[in-house]
Amino acid sequence: SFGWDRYHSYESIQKFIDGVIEDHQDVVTPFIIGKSYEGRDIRGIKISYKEGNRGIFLESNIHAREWITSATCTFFINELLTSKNPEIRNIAENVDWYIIPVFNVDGFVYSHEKDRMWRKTRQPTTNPKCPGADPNRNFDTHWNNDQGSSGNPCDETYRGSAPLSEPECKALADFVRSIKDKVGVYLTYHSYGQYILTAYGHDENEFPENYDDMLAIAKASHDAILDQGYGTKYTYGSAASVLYIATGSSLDYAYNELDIKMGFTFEFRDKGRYGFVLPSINILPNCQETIAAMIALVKRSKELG
Ligand code: 0X9
Ligand code: ZN
Repeated sequence: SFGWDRYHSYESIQKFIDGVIEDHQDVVTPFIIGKSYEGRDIRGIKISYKEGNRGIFLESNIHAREWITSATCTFFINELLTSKNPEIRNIAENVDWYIIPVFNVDGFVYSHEKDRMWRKTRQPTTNPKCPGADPNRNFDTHWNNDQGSSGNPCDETYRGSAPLSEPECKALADFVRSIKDKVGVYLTYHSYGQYILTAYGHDENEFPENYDDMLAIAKASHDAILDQGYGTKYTYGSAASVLYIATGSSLDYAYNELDIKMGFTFEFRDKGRYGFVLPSINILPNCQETIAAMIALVKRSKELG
């Protein structure tokens, strides 16, 4: 059966999603944003307990090898639907959640079956030896910027042949645009490094006008993670100022182009000892920390309006 003691294959996660839809028909609405290059459905679920909630969008596993992100995301879905903890019930029932547990489906399958360290999509490029673009450099914001992405198909941060050249990214952009008026916060799960990042990614000296509010929310999440008692320390701040310059990211796209003026990239455990190949013993602690971070994030963002 599905559990959080190990990492799961693409098929196993699909069955988990099927089960969630089947078991919680009253509150779960499945959606498909489109198809990947290799023809897989990119699936998500909406969790809504009542009318009138504001929405939070969450995308995970945009990078194929970051398995901890979908492991944590599926745990989060399960908690929203089954936990009796009042703080979790509160964020489950008073927010409309739009969640895509595995976004880069082709890359995820490839990282399970062929190359554990695969990051990108799987669409061919001009170089037959180097398929795939970095989906987190392919969005239509500050695209074609050599400081924050690469024009070389063989690089890990290849931005693709054009903005939204990757069918996955085009599907995500169209989907989020279609719900943007209902979405107050955009979240994206990555690993690794233990960061909570805000816009902007394109310039380390430029900050969003509501940066102070986003920092306050990031700090609240950081504090909640620390309170879990595992000694896991996150760093928070704008993506470019605390990590590095990255252009064409989904987070900046949501902020700049879709006008979703609140968003966070979570970079989960660890700090580099195991990196992307995080031992499965970390899954449950990472899940607990993330739940705490989500509770704090919702609470603090409501306080700030
Ligand atoms: O480089 C990335 O895309 C992210 N780091 S990762 O190691 N998971 O690949 C960081 C992206 C941060 N930038 C923005 N969110 N703008
Ligand atoms: Zn990533």
